[in-house]
Amino acid sequence: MAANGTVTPQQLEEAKAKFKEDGWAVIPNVIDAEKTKEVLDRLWKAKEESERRGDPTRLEWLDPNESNVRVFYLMELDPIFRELIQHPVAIEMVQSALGKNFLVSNFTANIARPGSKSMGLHSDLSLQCPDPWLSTWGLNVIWCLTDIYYENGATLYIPGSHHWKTRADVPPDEEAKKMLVPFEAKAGSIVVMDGRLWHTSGCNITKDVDRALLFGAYNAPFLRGQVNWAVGLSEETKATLSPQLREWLGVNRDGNLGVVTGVNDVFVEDPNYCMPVGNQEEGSVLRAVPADGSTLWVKSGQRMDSVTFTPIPIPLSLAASLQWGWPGELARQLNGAGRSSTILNLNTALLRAG
Ligand SMILES: O=C(O)CCC(=O)C(=O)O
Ligand SMILES: [Fe+2]
Repeated sequence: MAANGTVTPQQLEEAKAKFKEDGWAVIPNVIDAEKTKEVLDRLWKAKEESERRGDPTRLEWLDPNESNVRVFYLMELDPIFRELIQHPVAIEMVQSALGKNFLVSNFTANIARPGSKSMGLHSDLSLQCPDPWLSTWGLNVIWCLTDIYYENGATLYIPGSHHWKTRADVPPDEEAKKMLVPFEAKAGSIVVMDGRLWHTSGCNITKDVDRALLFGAYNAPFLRGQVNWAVGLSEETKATLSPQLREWLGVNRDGNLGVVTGVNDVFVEDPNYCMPVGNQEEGSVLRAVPADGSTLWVKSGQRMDSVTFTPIPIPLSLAASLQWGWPGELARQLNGAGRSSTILNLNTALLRAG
């Protein structure tokens, strides 16, 4: 198998920041030229295999003419796609946007051949859940198997449209279409696109240049994905999946259990960070957001001495900011809920944890 490309930690951090700000980011060289060619060759073979199995590679309602080749169920058709869907760079971007828990919603290809035209304008989140679309909740990792640019039908997107929260924010079609601009990227890149970003496929106006893209779609674990992998993958394919990939595909028995964390008293945010800290008063759950961006959930409502406290590793920066920043910084971090009894208990807990 050909080597992966090169992505530096700094590129990744820049991409995460850009994605957060603009709702998209391009990361070049995620796979090298040889690997990109191999994936493209296997995509064409997967197209043949899909048709052989009776899964059409054109949907009349989706694309305006016959110049688009759509390959669905990629992961069933070739293991190379099961490898790509869990590529470390993709997963790092996905988890940075959605958190540790997420599900794979879909993985398909769209080859826009010369003469192909745009599909309907949409955001992928709008296909999956009703408005309001309040947060990222879903994203696409778009694998470029060819260079993509305006003339060969690059995906067109509307800058800033990831801020549109309801259908009422979306301008009428004619107006919206004037706002579209193409993604531009080299073969071997990924384009990471917020599920809220409105977009469509471009028109391929070249004479003889294909545009081949794979769309890996991921969503927050409380949303139902586009494909039910328990049925969409054969037993034979499921038997090849790692425990981790089974979880990401949602083919384990548990469905939607324990995926909404941090806002209830049943499922905590992150076992590494959760501390049941007693409070003298009955009350709500307090949230501290330390400088490192992680979230610390502090459960109140129980007396300190009645709680079994399990020592846990706390990053030095977090412990320091909580202990030595007191009272000003800690009070701010507790979102204004820094009553002295709470702060005292939190400090005690941290000292015991340390
Ligand atoms: O092919 C493209 O450029 C866009 C495809 C797309 O947005 C989709 O299938 O949801
Ligand atoms: Fe889309």
